[in-house]
Amino acid sequence: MTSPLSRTLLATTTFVILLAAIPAMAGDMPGDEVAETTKLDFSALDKNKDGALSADEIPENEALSMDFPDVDSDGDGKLSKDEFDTYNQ
Ligand SMILES: [Ca+2]
Ligand SMILES: [Ca+2]
Repeated sequence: MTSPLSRTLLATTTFVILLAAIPAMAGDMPGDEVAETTKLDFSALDKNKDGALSADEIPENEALSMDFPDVDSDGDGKLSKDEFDTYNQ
């Protein structure tokens, strides 16, 4: 005879083993998040839709923010679509 206590213990143990296996299975899933960060979307960044990116429209943690003076080749303080495309191609 199996006591109710040992059945509960067995169920709990099985549950813990299953929980431990989930991250291992998830690790085998192909990740498609990596490619997302390499390309920037001009129209998404151009918050005020004036067709140019000003420095305050670019998040400070973006590499583009660091490169802004170089990307802004005509030095008008904004990135035109052409300047952006040259950087982002
Ligand atoms: Ca803008
Ligand atoms: Ca410019």
